[in-house]
Amino acid sequence: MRVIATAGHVDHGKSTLVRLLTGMEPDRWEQERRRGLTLDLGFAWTSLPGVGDVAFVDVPGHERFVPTMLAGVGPAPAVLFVVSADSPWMPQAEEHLAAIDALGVAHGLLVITRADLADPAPIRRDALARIARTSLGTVPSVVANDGVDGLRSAVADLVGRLPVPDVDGDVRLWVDRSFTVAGAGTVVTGTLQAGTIRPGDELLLRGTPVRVRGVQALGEARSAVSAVARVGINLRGVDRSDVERGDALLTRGAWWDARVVDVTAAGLPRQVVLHIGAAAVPARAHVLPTGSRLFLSRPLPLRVGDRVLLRNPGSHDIVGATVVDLDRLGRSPLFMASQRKPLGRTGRLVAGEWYTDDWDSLAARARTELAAWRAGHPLEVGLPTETLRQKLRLPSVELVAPLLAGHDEVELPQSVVVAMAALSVDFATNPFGAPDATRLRQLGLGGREIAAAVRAGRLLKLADGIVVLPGAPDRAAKVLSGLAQPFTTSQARQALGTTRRVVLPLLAFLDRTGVTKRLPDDTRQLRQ
Ligand SMILES: Nc1nc2c(ncn2[C@@H]2O[C@H](COP(=O)(O)OP(=O)(O)OP(=O)(O)O)[C@@H](O)[C@H]2O)c(=O)[nH]1
Ligand SMILES: [Mg+2]
Repeated sequence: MRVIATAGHVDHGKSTLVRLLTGMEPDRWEQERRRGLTLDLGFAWTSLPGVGDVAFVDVPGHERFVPTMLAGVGPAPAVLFVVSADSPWMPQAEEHLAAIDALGVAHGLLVITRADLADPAPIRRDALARIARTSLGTVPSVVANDGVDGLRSAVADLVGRLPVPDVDGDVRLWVDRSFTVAGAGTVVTGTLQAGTIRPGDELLLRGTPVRVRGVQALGEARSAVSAVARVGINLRGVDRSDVERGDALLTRGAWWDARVVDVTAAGLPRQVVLHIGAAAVPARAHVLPTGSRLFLSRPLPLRVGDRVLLRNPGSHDIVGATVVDLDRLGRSPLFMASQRKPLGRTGRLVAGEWYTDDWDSLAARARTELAAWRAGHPLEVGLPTETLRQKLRLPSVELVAPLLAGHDEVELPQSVVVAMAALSVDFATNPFGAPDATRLRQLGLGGREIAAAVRAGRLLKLADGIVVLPGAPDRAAKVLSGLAQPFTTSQARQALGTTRRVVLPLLAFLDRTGVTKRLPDDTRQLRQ
């Protein structure tokens, strides 16, 4: 699927164009239809020969709704720029074009509407010249009144020119709508710019892990939706009031919130609104020698290189900027090997696939959180690893134990520490290959030693004599989500590359913790 947004002055025929292309009604509200005015984002889709599904985000043209327009165009990779033949170049045409340029949108098509009312040639010339001076560059143009076939083939050509989406990328889905569906709970929608979302995935929303219960695209339930796409995500355990336009659903461990952001734009007014995706956040701007430093009124998941739009709500001035640096909050002290090159970061491997360049401050936070937790739960024993993972917003539970190593009440004997180091090498090659009795004996791990390691949160005991790393069930769930549902024990065993001895207690553990559901025929499925 591809996603294209509309743009252009109020009443120039954007919604009429979307209706013509798709046969669907983009003005969803009764009030919009009564007033003949788009008030909020509209969504419609069609299938085009040779290019497949194309979804349209129809934006309002009225000057009062420019922030809504930005939420629609923000995550879209392409625009249909609409101008009416019976009107000169208008203020919101100018403002929308400035926004498109600021966001760096590189693909577009000029559509002339209402050509039955006036000669389309003058406005076509004027609009093409103005568009050519923006990030859109030289664009093709089409007259809507020349017929829907020409229109559809021009849109198909535009789609054909769009870059290949990064379907393996990190998810940062900017929520542009949220609502409640009877019997299903909260659903959020947005334009997925990169990555893939599947039912069962765990994503982060406002710093809290949330489970994806179902995924919809173009009105149908899907087992996976990859970028670029319009998606509807049904979230488990999320109240309608917990999410709103501008929130983001994030791949865990891949994004960190920033509150202080350095951008390339210079000469900003003191108060601006920063727009990215469907988010709009007021910010104070301070002058820097080479740009500006923005203090956001609420944190946003940003990365160096992000393109942002800065708007002065008073004057309607719009500029684009690139994020060049983020505060420490925005820079995760943890990163994966794949991020070392693009970000030029160096650090040491601490657990699993995770590297760090500031272990000490993380460890200090971990100790503070643990002390606070213990104070509130005097009677509980053992490490609340998952609780701590959430409090510290760690991407993986396997980081908790190393962070607290040496500071927990359970001091591990040196021999066990050495054995654990050897085991972590074993697990690196096969995370689901629990060491057998011979290997445990070889490492000097008897019942007492294993119990100590389990108490310290360094090992997870699945059954007698069967231990894995605490992060193994999480990883297993991820692998199993890639299988056709439901799956058999043997399919799970093969996918996990392990033996029956391990897969049986592992699946039982996943059943117990509510990750999988065992069906009467002994197959299982991930719970949604
Ligand atoms: N004669 C004629 N009228 C048109 C044409 N296209 C749209 N209109 C009319 O122009 C008016 C505005 O059309 P819309 O599609 O609602 O315009 P819009 O750009 O979506 O407006 P906003 O969303 O409010 O910015 C409606 O009355 C349409 O029927 C056309 O090609 N010819
Ligand atoms: Mg409209």
